[in-house]
Amino acid sequence: MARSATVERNTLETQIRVSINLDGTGKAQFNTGVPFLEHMLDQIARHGLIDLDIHCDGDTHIDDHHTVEDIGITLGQAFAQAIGDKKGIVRYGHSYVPLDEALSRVVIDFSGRPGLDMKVEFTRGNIGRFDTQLFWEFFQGFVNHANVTLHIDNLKGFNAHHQAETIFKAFGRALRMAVELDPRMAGVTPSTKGSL
Ligand SMILES: [Mn+2]
Repeated sequence: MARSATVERNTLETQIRVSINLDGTGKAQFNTGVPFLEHMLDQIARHGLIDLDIHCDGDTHIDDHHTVEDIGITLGQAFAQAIGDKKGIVRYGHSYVPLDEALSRVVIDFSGRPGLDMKVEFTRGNIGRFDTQLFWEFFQGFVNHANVTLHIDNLKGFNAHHQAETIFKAFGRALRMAVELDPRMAGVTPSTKGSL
């Protein structure tokens, strides 16, 4: 059975459609009006081997806040739907990713409980015209709706573009590990509680 989902979310601030396939090859298509976010979403697709198609008409004439936050929310909803009852998945994922001087670590648990611990000190407030504070909005939205525990640490880094890119690459690789189907766990919920 395909582990895919399409979710639409419409508010007065944003109109979003997210399609994902967890068992994809990293095919990505974006039309969000926020180029730097698309560069980051591309890392999730490529390094997570997740097909992603994201379309957003958002109120970017104000700023990118609603668009970035709501894409995080809708992506989280799509993950929750695509992953279903979580039977047979690895559940935990982690990754360290460097990019030149920058190094980040991301650890994820498809725990069923939303929790974000993000320790990142961006060296700049903006990357081009992208506000680095919006990364918190994106990940908080994702965590709340995917129901995952997510720890993000930028361990080193001088260039803010590198800091962001290592975070999203590590996030993609951690996701890939966590949602991977473990044949030895086929049909089994990865928890002694019996449910997640
Ligand atoms: Mn880059």
